[in-house]
Amino acid sequence: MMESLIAAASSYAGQIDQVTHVVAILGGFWLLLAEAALFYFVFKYRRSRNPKAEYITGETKQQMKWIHWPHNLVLLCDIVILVFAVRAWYHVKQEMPPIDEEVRVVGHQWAWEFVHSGPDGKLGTDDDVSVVDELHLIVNKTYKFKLEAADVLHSFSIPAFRFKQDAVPGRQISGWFKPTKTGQYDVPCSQMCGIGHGIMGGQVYVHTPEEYRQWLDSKVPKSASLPVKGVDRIAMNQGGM
Ligand SMILES: [Cu+2]
Repeated sequence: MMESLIAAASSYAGQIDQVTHVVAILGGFWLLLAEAALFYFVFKYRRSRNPKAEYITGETKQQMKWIHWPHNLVLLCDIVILVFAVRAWYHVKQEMPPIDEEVRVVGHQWAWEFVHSGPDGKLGTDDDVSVVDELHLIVNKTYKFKLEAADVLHSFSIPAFRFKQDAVPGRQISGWFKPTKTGQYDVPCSQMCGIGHGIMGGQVYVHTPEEYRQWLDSKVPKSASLPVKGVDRIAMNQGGM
């Protein structure tokens, strides 16, 4: 259902969509039932046939069961939603699977800065590749991100990954994602961060290992790109070399 509206391009997108579907189905069922009952009673007890309204206090046992039973059933639905939601939350936010690559993300007023590890495959070294509003990833690699905010609160969001994380000044927040489909996807800022918030939009490019190597070669001078340990390692993991 969700995938027809927006691409699902990460390993946990399906699980997040499942939670959305459960909420939509359970919430939708009670919404339709309540609206159907409302219109039925509006029609049945219309003024022309029932000119004088009856005052019901809802205190008898017979009347109170009309409150208690739907209430209990709604609570049961809440518990079902909670089970799906906690399982997804734990997987996405609490677990850290084995990591292939790291990327540093910094929110600025009003742009995203993405620092890629460069040919040596390590962040924080001289060959890091820093790009504004472009995040370049390799498909089926697990990335750990280190998220910061340079000025005010921002929110790093990749809807196609079903991913969102606030960026907080003074903190470095880590998490992970694993892109599973090549392509180009939006990276909007999802936290009001000033007058330029609406134009603070980056793009994530999910590449094959070969495409990523070409992009990296275009960013790193030839002399610096030899030996390209980081990319070789990635390509070998991928079975590409
Ligand atoms: Cu913003």
